[in-house]
Amino acid sequence: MKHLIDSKYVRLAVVIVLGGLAGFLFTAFHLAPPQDRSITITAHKYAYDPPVLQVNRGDRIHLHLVAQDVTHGFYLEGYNLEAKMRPENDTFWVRHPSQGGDFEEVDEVSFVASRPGKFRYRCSITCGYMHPFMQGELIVRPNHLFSTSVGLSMGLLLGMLLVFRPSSQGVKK
Ligand SMILES: [Cu+2]
Repeated sequence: MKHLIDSKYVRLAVVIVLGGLAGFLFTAFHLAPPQDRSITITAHKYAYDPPVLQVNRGDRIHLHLVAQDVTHGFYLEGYNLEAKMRPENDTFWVRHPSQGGDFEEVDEVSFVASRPGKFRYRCSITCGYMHPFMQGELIVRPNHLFSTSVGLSMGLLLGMLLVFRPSSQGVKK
């Protein structure tokens, strides 16, 4: 039993798991910490600029909405957010549809991208004949899977280096 626990394979497994855990914690909390992102979306007939937004899960989005030509709307799926913007206005109007409130004038709306996935945003105010095609996409990337796989690879590498390096042969206590 004792030589089983002492065997290099058990030590390898322990090192891989510890390395994997360390790698996971490192990538989860160091490489991709939640960020504050200031994002301006400009609406014009019949598109949003940028058309696609990519953020990481957990990021706090500070959104500023601008209309370039005529009054446009902005409805973001999945995040209960609706807005309307008028040209030549630094401010815009926001409401949270599921809470049934009125539009409120703001110069920024912020929210945490807590739900991973793809969420369409589209114009909610008829602005012309191509209005139904005016939409964009918010992509919220989950970074959990990435962190775990990087962590396990690091653990495997670390384990190989520590346990199978030539100099460790026969240096048992
Ligand atoms: Cu529109």
